[in-house]
Amino acid sequence: MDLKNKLVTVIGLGNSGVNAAILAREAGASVRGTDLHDTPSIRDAKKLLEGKGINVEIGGHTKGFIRGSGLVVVSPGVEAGSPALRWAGEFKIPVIGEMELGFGFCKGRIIAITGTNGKSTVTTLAGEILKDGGVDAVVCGNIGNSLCGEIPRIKYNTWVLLEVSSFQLERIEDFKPHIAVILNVTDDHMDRYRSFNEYINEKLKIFANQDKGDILIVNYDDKKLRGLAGKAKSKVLFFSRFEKTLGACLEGNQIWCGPDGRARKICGIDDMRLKGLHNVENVLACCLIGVIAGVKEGSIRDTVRNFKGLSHRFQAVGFIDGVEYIDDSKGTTVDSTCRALESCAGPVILIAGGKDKHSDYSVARDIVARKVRDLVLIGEAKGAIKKALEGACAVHEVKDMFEAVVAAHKLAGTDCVVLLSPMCSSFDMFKDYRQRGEVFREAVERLSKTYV
Ligand code: UMA
Ligand code: ADP
Repeated sequence: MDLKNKLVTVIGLGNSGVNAAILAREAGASVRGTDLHDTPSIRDAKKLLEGKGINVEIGGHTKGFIRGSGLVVVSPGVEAGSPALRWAGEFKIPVIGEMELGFGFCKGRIIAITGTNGKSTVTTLAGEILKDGGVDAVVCGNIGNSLCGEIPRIKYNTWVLLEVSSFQLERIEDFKPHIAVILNVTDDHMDRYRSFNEYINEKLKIFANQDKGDILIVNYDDKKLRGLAGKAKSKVLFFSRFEKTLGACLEGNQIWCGPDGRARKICGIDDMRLKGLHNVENVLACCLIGVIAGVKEGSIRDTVRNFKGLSHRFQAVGFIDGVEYIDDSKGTTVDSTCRALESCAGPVILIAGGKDKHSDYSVARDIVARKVRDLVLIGEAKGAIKKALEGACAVHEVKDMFEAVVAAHKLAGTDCVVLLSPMCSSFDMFKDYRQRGEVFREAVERLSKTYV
């Protein structure tokens, strides 16, 4: 991508925007950055960028700042309705996303991983498998560190494990990963998309530019995805918990991979520290990625054995009176909560609620009726969840996380599991899902001290 002497304007100055602005500046562009808000972290970003000769406006976008740009680069969190994007359209300025900009400068081979759930787990574990196997690998993307920021570390022989969101795929043009992985697609972000179809179509763009030298890996057990094989120009491989497919599958308790038709035994489900059937799917995908990247079977097995999983994803954080407390704060979709419930032995006291993404909570009705004894609700989505699940179990509404944990403890007796798996994002009450998980863990700790 040639940006020399071009005027590039970056919209949104979070992690993506800041790194995009710096990359464009270092590529010889004249760069401007604009952000709607004026917070301490955005003021820090302004200072950093101005130190690099980048002109910055914060606390609002202005038309004059967009006018005259040769290219606009947009952060994934900025929605199509943003005035800044409307003006770019009026002035007929080409608009690309941060990931597309990074792709234009990326020398390495990209393994792009998307899906409604499991992206961070798979991106991280696959990254560990490659690194432990002696392969030069960089992990980045929606997981927290944007592709643009990692460009200086990426060489020709680097494999880039790139977590990709639907937001990032909205504004791609040439983005073409060598390997694209789609883990699953279920309802999410219905506050940003008009329909499930619109959301799924964004996800499917991940392989739109692939050709026959590339590979598409798809979850065979997700019926919506299985039929994709016919649409891809790339070689299609599957992973499946139930069927013998070309790719990765289970035979009894053993994971086998054979992307080239030669089956290799990798490891057993018993080797996994990760719990839950959804994690078997994740590990199947990771083993397949490892084999394609040339990592030896024994090395993959060792990495799977050592991988403890990421915080706030179905992680036990305490025991009180024999009751286990599980933090699944990253369970921000209805499907992830259903998977967490499937993975719980015994009756569950479920703590849910948060910022409403307009999801269809009634999808969880069957499993809630089977597994949940009491549902404790917090946050903005309380009413919507109650309406969808009333009658499936007892429902209690509380004010905050501490009250939720106290209520769950009272309801749990000695035979339950207490699970925080909100089905919602956290932004109504917390900075992010991490803070929500920490507040849950602290509440469990506080309570456990009163009971020793
Ligand atoms: N802003 C504007 N104008 C607007 C709207 C927003 O200037 O009209 C500004 C905001 O004031 C803010 C900035 O844009 O300063 C935020 O942009 P951003 O949300 O894209 O923030 P980043 O820090 O760049 O984070 C993004 C991803 N965020 C989103 O997609 C919402 C991060 O994913 C990602 O880790 C990061 O890039 C790394 O590249 C987070 C996420 O929630 C974790 N992702 C969603 C998810 O996983 O469900 C998709
Ligand atoms: P993402 O990055 O896509 O949000 P994470 O790995 O962070 O995915 O996990 C988010 C939530 O989804 C957690 O609650 C986790 O337990 C659950 N989860 C992980 N993998 C899967 C999967 N393959 N299918 C459904 N849910 C999953």
